Amino acid sequence: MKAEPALPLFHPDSRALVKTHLPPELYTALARVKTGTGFTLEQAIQSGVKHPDSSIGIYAGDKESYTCFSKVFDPIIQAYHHPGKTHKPEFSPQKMPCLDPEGLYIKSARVRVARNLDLFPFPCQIRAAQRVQVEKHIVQALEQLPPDLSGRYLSFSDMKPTDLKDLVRKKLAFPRGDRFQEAAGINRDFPLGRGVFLSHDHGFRVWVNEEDHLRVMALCFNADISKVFNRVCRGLESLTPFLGFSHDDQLGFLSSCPTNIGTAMRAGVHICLKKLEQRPNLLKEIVSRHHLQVRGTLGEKTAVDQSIFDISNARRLGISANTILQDLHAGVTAILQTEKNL
Ligand code: CIR
Repeated sequence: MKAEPALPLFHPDSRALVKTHLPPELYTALARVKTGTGFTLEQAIQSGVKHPDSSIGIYAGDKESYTCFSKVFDPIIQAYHHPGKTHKPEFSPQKMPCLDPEGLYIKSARVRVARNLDLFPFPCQIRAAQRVQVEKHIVQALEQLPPDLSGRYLSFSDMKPTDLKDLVRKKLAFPRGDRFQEAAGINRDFPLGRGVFLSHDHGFRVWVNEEDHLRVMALCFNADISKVFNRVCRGLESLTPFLGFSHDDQLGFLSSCPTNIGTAMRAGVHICLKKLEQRPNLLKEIVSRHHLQVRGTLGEKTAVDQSIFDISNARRLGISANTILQDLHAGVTAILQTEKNL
């Protein structure tokens, strides 16, 4: 008989949600369970075990991870999303007044959603040949985009490393994932099977095989958040019939990281707040009142540079994409009013 898998040793200082919600008895009960693609709990928690500064510390290797290991994922989802309700699917084009018509504060606006194909393992668990197949399916579907979203696909597999480095420097491509993704196995075989789709105007983009099979996004260098939202909405409408996205009625769209499930959407702006930078508690208060979050200039776990804050939705599950956009609009309106009054 095979020996019991060793209990995971979380660092004593770790405050990762996985450490709180995975007591030794539960680990022992689930240690031998495998999903249909062969993914185990031991694999799922590698990032949390290796990195004591993880905030969550767990990734799903496939859609079944959410059911096979629901005793771990569900309380983490509950703690992170406080859902109480199930996924709300409304996602339709919106028209909203411009937040900063003179362009004095808002430098850019961005909406991104994560999606995974239902029939393939997610990036932690997928093998090289399947990843290339996923890429092929996505590239075919991208050929059907409407004219204003159409563009070209740049495969990293075919690219010279120096060209890829150059695109990453220009922020047109994504680099190898961070240490959390590395520990989770997401960077395996990088850059094979990865690539970016760029619309002709570069305002609509799809990352292929990064943390999720697809990251569909739109961005602009002004405050037009409804325009970027509507482009993502139309892009997804065009891709959905060709790609079966992994989805659950309760949890919404399933992503590698449980923080992204539900709408799997992040809608945000880069905003220059010289006055509010001096009043961090006031900024925090407005942001949390509108269900938003503040990140550093370059995203998660980065510092604020030249007073530019990344402000985006904190909620992704239990509210619709449309509500996320309304929260962002109302929250940024309140932030701008306060900044102007200070
Ligand atoms: C962590 O557990 O800290 C990393 N896997 C990153 C989690 C990403 N998302 C988040 O905190 N919103």
